[in-house]
Amino acid sequence: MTTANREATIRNDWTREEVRALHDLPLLPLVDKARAVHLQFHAENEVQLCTLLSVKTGGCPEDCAYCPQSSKHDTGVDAERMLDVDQVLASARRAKEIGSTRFCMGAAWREVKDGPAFDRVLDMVRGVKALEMEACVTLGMLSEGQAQKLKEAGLDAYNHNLDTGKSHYKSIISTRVYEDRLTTLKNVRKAGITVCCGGIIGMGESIDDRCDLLATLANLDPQPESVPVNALVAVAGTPLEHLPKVDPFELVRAIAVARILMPKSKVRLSAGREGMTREAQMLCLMAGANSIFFGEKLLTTPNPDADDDLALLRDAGLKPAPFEGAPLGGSCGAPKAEPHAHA
Ligand code: SAM
Ligand code: DTB
Ligand code: SF4
Repeated sequence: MTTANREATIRNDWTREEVRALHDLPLLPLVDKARAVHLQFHAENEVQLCTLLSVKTGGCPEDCAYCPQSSKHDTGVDAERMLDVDQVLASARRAKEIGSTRFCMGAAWREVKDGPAFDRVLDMVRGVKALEMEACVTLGMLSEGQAQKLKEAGLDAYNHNLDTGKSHYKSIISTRVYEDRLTTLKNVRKAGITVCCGGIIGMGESIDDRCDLLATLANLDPQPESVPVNALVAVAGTPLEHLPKVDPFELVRAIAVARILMPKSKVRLSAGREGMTREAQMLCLMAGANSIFFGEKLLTTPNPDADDDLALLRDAGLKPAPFEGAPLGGSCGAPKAEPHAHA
């Protein structure tokens, strides 16, 4: 296949019906298709390790039904002071030492407000870049000017999830609308920061809602460089606390479809690995996921032990992906523009 043909495989006009037809394939042919796309565009045995840190926890005014950090839910996650830059950089250094190449900092904000707290985030970004790691933040809604400031600080990626399909969105969040999310994503793009945008499965959505989400993500032009696929972590005290655990096969299907629709993107097997079997996680990696969150904690909830994850990768003959960015000062974070060399 020529490079031109491979480019042609990136489509931004997916319909829900087309996505649904892929989603409903028998599982193994679906995984085969996804694996074939994966091998064209990505190293077959590499998994990027990313570490998360909540730099400002709890007390968020939004009412996202899944989120332990919303002030509207009584989850035992209290509002805390923002971390100091030094504390954050100590965590980033530890993350790098254990093999992470990307450090993602989260704040429980509805939106970014200009001022000392945002200035501190800019310092955190500069500090993480000085460690030669990819820097990602997730801070809620953002203006074009604020995105520009993050870009100037060296930010590689901004995480802002669409979370679910448009029509299911209002059952999950009432304090903002889908369009608000899309506007922030546009502001991030305009500033030249790569987009990390995905969602959550297992929030009571229908399969069509899930397919709507996947189609919306794939139809963003350009497609997000990074697509986190989270399985709901049902936290006590949230309105979704009693929802059943996501069936791993459903997670595999969502990941496989994401891989087929968004061939060049990093697909991240994100929240929800705690308690999942090694075999289920391996199926997710086989279906096209090529990144995991690494380290004992996500933002506020537990993640598998780092040692267990390293053992999983080792036993499967997989290895942590090397840092892809240019040395200090260069831009990094975006997946390689060209398909992988062995394609
Ligand atoms: N406040 C910012 C925002 O909403 O964009 C950033 C932080 S927020 C915690 C980042 C993402 O984490 C959410 O968009 C959601 O997709 C994911 N998330 C939060 N709670 C989760 C849960 N219980 N299970 C799975 N994913 C979750
Ligand atoms: C994403 O999609 N998942 C991560 C990251 N982006 C910021 C967050 C998962 C949070 C899970 C719940 C918690 O630990 O608070
Ligand atoms: Fe949680 Fe972010 Fe929603 Fe706030 S905006 S409740 S931190 S997901």
